[in-house]
Amino acid sequence: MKHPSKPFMSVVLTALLAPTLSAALVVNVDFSRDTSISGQNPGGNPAPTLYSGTGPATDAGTSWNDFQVQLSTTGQTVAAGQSFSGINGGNTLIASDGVTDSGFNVALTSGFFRAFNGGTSGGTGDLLGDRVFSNGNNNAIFTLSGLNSTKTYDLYLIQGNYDVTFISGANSVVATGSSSATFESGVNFGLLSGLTPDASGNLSVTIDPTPDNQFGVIAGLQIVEVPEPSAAVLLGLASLAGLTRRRRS
Ligand SMILES: [Ca+2]
Ligand SMILES: [Ca+2]
Repeated sequence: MKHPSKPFMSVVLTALLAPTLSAALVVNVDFSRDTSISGQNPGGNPAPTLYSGTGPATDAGTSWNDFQVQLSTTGQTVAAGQSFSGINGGNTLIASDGVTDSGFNVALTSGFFRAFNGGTSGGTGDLLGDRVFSNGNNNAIFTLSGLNSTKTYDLYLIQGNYDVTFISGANSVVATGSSSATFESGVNFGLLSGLTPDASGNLSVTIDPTPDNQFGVIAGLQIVEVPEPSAAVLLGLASLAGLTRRRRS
């Protein structure tokens, strides 16, 4: 009885698995403040700079969606429900490859107060330095829509130097805050893994200002649609079994 050689099987398995494991869809969002609207006071808020680089998620894509949060001309506050698509002509979020339209949208559902632009420090400062936030120890909630209800998602919740808790359903993570220029899990970003959207493809995240009890801050977001290796792997193993049988005959 002749078995396929180990190198041969290894090559086959690699060929079968590689396309599946590298197929994660990643969507990046850089939050900042729109200073172009008449009536807003841009004092201390320079024009935002869109980040262009990799985030904490494992991904080669460097394209980020530019969510310039609009403030009301009176009071300069964030209107509940403001969404990326709503202020960008109905366009949904583009994937990190800069080409693929994800069909996703992100809405500032409730609790957000204002947005702020830091100076242009370059590098990750272009992502961390501009942000949207709640105040007065209030929770803020944002909602993702257009997700696939049969898939799971990992969310990289990037904030900066505030101490907040991110919550989605039964999952929560604390990001203790840092002005570090490098990404540190549990410090300047928090990761919520394996989240499942509802049947309509919606997924909400609460930003709780605890433990700082001040501002509920988010500066950026990475949405990773987790590939489903199980079905493809089973198919691959079935193919391999067939191949093995053919070689034996
Ligand atoms: Ca930015
Ligand atoms: Ca930002």
